[in-house]
Amino acid sequence: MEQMSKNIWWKNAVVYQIYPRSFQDSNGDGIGDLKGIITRLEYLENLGIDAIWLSPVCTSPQDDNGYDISDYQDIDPMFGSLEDMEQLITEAKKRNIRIILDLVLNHSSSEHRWFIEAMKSKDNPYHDYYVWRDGEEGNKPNDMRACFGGSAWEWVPELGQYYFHQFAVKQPDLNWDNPKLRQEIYDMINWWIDKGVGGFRLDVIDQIAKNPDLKITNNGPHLHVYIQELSKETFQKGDLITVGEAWGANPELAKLYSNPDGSEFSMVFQFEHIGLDQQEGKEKWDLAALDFLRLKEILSKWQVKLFDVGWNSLFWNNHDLPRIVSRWGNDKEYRVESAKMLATVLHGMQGTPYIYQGEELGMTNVEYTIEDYRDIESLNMYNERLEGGYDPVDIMKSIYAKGRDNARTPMQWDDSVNAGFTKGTPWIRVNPNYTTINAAGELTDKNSIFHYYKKLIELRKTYDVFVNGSFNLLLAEDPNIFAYTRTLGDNMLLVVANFYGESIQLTIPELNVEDKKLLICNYEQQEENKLRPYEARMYLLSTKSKI
Ligand code: TEU
Ligand code: CA
Repeated sequence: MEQMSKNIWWKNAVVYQIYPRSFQDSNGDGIGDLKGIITRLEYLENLGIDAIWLSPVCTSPQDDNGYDISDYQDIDPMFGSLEDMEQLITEAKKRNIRIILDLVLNHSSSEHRWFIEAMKSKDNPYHDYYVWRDGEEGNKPNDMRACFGGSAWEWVPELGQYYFHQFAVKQPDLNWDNPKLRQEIYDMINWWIDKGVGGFRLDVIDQIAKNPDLKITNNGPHLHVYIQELSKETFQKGDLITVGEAWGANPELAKLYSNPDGSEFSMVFQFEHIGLDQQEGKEKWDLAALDFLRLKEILSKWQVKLFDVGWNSLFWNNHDLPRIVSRWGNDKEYRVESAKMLATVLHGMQGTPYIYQGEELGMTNVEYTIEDYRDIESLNMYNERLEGGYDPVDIMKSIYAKGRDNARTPMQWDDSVNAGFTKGTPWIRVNPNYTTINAAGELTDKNSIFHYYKKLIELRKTYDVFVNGSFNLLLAEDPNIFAYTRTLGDNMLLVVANFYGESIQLTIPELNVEDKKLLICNYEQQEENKLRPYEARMYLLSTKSKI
């Protein structure tokens, strides 16, 4: 196992997520594109990442920003062409960066050729690629709801049937019980593997084996059968990194998903820690303060339970989540300190870290008026709650805190117009703080958040304890401090962090070891037994030295 993990490249890799429409526009249409990404590879090489996960760039009517694919084997003209993709793969490879594609396999766009055929008649060969139930207008098969609001069933009068959609109306669910559909998907994936992609992120993969008659969405009975077949027919042919998005995962399921025998994926994204600032049993929009003790407990549980028997992914952010510095840090007076603290806590753990574009700059949430939002989820929720009698002020508070567009404002490259993202009109407003928070400024400041992330990546590549050390949570009941150790042989990594904005005393025996080496800290000077607001440190010590 130890031997094996040393040979698996993605175990000491750091992945950078790009949301292509918001990263870099190259032709002035206000939308980021593949050519734009190519011009920024140097920046990413400098940061030190090993792979780029690209949110979907395949042909799509963009009802859900590309998570509604109408052709899995072509690039949307808005992002460029297949040649641009091939060039991106080649140029990235020159810098030892692999390209991870985002596969949306639970549903397609309603504009996909398969669905257009499926709509023609019940006996069309593609009809069974989707999930249908007979019925009458107004009498839905059941009361299941779609993720983006409304019923999960859409009536098609011409067929006298409903189709099932877990997300938007224009995202009909694919029927994984159909072996012909599965084979088409495998052929498509192998075609991309032949093009030289380095891996795949699999959108809502735990929802593919749904059974609407039993109201089962995720973790359906055939889920792992289908995933194992998928993996065998495709991923296992190459040296790929694969990560499944699994909101319904627990550590037991994650052991299957990330089984070291390689039968499923490399790892999954689990979201247990992500729901800790919402009211229990309600929606993400129903805000609550972060339960910090639970956060430590949950992250620690995942570290311990997957040790040696699976593999974790580590993330605070993605294109669906608010900016972590605004969420659990302080994006005002301690923006720099708290962004670095959050990075320290995450990057000291075991697993593959994911950095979401702009996180390495400490980019923040935004507060716009409703006209400036673009996300289908936020807009549908806004209308639904308005009709439901909610106070618009409260609705906006929820969007400010949790809306997906927080992550989707353009990347802040410099302090020129539109943050250097586009010469045209950006598809979504730029965060007005780009004049002070931007890559150009951070590159020239050696104490910037960017340089701190760069250092964390270097450390992971220098000390094996980051990759292979076992995890032990310290001070589990402390309401302010996040502290833990990682141990490998004689080496111990000690991480201590003040999660809040007041200075605090810290007394743990590990801190009194004399010959400990400070690897990184977000303050220039330290007082041994005191942590200042959001202060975080990483030490390397020997388990042999006496306290
Ligand atoms: O997200 C999965 C998902 O369940 C989201 O709806 C999630 O619950 C929500 O964004 C949290 O606010 C994936 C993609 O990451 C997302 O961008 C897509 O919209 C969605 O699938 C549908 O493909
Ligand atoms: Ca463009």
